[in-house]
Amino acid sequence: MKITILGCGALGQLWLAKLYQQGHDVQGWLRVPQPFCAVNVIEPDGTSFNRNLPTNDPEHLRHSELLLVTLKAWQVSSAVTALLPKLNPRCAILLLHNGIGTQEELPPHSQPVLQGITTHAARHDGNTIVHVANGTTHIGPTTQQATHLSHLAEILHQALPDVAWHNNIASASWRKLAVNCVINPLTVLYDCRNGDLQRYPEQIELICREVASVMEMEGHHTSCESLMFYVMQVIQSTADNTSSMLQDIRSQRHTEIDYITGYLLRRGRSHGIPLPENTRLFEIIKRKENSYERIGIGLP
Ligand code: KPL
Repeated sequence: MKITILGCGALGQLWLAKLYQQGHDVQGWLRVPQPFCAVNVIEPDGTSFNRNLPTNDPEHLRHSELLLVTLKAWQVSSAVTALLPKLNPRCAILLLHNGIGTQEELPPHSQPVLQGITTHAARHDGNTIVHVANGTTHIGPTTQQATHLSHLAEILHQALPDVAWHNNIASASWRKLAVNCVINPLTVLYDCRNGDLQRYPEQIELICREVASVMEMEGHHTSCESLMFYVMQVIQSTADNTSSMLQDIRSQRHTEIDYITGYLLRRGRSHGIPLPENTRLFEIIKRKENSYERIGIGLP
């Protein structure tokens, strides 16, 4: 299968390596074109993949059947919008990022779009990508044109298991949003690893209660207790992680808060639901971001 991967960060390079090894015709797409993408991945079992893979070939893009987007949420709309006129009308777009709301920012188009959520953990170590932990990727359609694309889950599963297909990906995305609304801002607030958040059950409950109230209004049946149970499981299973938001803040980069807590607040506002705890956390993260972006560092 011809596949273009937009965004060659840790997750993008992991997918490039895995899909290439499975025999797919892959290329990376970089904002600043380079002759090739040097992909160097170390697997959890210590084996490694090291190869230069092609990038930014417009002919390849025109024939790609899948555009896998592994950018940060705030980078998605401008990057995908620029590629839309160059895509084959049947090329599926799979968005794989934290948070929700990027799709609403795209101009009108008729590409099939899918949303994905992954628990694979990969990080940069110099020029190497360390695939820290295996996980599961959940994908599903967010447009009518994508409802018949369940075979994509099998193709991706062969390359980087596990991949599961969900006809209703929105519910899974909201559950993941709850996880990110808790872990990401709180790890910044307390400047701690994910596992240390087990010390703040009352605050986690406050956040989950607010998320559950918005989810109910959005038609996703849930409860504060079930969200909290799920969030606590993720806190334990990722105990040693430094959350992506804490990494962004420490490196003075733009965060994904607008698509995590920010998205929750926008949906809450449209239903007239006050969300005081999430509003407070949103403002704290924004203040931190503004403190370095105001002086011109880390601006997207
Ligand atoms: O998605 C994550 C992130 O860091 O962005 C979690 C699940 C919180 C793991 O660290």
